[in-house]
Amino acid sequence: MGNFIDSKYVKKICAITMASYQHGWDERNGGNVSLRLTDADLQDFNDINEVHRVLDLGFDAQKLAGQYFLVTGTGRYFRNVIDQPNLDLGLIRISQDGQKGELMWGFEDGGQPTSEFPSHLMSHIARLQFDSNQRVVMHCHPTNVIALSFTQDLDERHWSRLLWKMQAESLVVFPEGVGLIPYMTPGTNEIGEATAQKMKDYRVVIWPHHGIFGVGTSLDEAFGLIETVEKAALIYSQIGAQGGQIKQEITDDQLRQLAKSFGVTANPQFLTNK
Ligand code: 2HA
Ligand code: ZN
Repeated sequence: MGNFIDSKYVKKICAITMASYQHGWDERNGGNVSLRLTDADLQDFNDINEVHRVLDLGFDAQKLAGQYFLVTGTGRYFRNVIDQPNLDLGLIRISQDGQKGELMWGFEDGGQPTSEFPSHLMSHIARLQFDSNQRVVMHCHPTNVIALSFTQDLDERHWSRLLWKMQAESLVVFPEGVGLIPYMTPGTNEIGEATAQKMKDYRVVIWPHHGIFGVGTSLDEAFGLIETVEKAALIYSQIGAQGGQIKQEITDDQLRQLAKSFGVTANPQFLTNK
């Protein structure tokens, strides 16, 4: 038995929020992350046993009833989470009717979950249909990804091909490509629904002029996915800084060979026909 604040879950969220901040992806209160936990994950903690507050979720999350989400707070700074996790993080249990969030731990100075909590929960629901190990949704503001949304057509095939061709690693890490939604107002159920819709086909969804949503089975995996997309976008920016002229590139045949070699299935819609 121990206290939840000393758990590997809190420690890892602290590490990931600090790493994301240090990458420059979370100015001020930018970014949010949620980690799904179950009764079994929490049975060893003696301070997870009562409901401290009940919050309105604003949509029907019944598919997640009884599940717990360790989530960053609205208005909180990723930079600070490591120093005050009991204030900037909360552990929320979804009520049996799916309408409420029950605060079981954290947000000790009155905090509330991120404004993007509905988007997170909707994305968890969408991904759980494909992967019962789905645990993490992460949102942040990676600079080069956002910059691309000004200079490139907002087209999934174009973005996926561009990012795949910036480095050999891209196709291996996101062989399905990246999803894109139109610019929408953040913090609304509408952007959450549009994001979750895309999460049926992709694990990365770009929010033009704003940032990125990435999902995974672990914090490391979701973070690494975002890191790889942002690295590809950074290389594109650097190509621009070197004059912008591309003299040679990874060909579609080489992408096919990559997929074969690493045992992944590249989204066929995003490759040219042989
Ligand atoms: O958490 O990033 O999109 C603040 C945001 C909202
Ligand atoms: Zn944001």
